[in-house]
Amino acid sequence: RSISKDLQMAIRQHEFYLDYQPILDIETQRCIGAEALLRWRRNGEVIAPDIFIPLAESNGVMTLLTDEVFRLAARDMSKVMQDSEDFYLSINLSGHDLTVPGLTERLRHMLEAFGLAGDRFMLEVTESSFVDNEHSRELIREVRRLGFKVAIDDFGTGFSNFAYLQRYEFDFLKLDRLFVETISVDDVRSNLVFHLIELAEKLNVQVIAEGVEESEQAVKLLEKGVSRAQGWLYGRPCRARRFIRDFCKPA
Ligand code: G
Ligand code: G
Ligand code: MN
Ligand code: NA
Repeated sequence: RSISKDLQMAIRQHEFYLDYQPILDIETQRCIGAEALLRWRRNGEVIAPDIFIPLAESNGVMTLLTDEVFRLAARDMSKVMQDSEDFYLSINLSGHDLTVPGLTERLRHMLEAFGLAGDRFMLEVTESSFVDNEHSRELIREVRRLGFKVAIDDFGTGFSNFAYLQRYEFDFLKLDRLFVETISVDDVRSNLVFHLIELAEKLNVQVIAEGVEESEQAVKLLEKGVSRAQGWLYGRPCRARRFIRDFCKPA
């Protein structure tokens, strides 16, 4: 059987699920959102997205898979989003998702079907998969008009030239873990992180730090004006039920 058929079968048989990793306000330690991370449970083994996303992309199944992500997210998290005033869910889009016509329409339908507002979602686009052209610019404008927040994921690892940032209305930059981990070990390299943070500030884009593992990193980030973070210090990705139990306690 083809990979395409296997993936479609896996979607129908509910072999995909989402893990959720908390995103915190560093200062108050309050959970303000979650990143949804897709997993494929196949014959008892869990397959990571780095393996199956490229397969889905090259076999024409990515659109179906992204629609499944939104279905799973809405199923797991609608109640949390409705019960809270500002909790948001961050969804990863692949570079391929941005090139398929009709993404805005699919997102609009998804919001209607689940009765959720666009501002309850953030869309993450990895810097390396991002194609800087007029189509992308218009797409970002359209989804932001629907209320979605848009983040550049893995910021700092994709391009050597940040000029593209000025041409887009991104809401957030997710500072890649590779930079965050230099903060406590290396003064020279951590200077680079702080320059990236200043750059974001000048461009009027907020920063979310990824891969925060030590409280010392959180303290330094907060000093530099970064107020949102995710990482093992706060919580590892986990299933919805556990996430809601551990991170969505009523205030
Ligand atoms: O959680 P993990 O480290 O395995 O995730 C690896 C990468 O897979 C993440 O950086 C993320 O960009 C990507 N990823 C996770 N879930 C999704 C998803 O639902 N859609 C897409 N396109 N990428 C995802
Ligand atoms: O590509 P993206 O940044 O979306 O993927 C995030 C991935 O990073 C997830 O697969 C998650 O498991 C992993 N991750 C999240 N927090 C930490 C952390 O604090 N340390 C490390 N080493 N990995 C992390
Ligand atoms: Mn991400
Ligand atoms: Na990242």
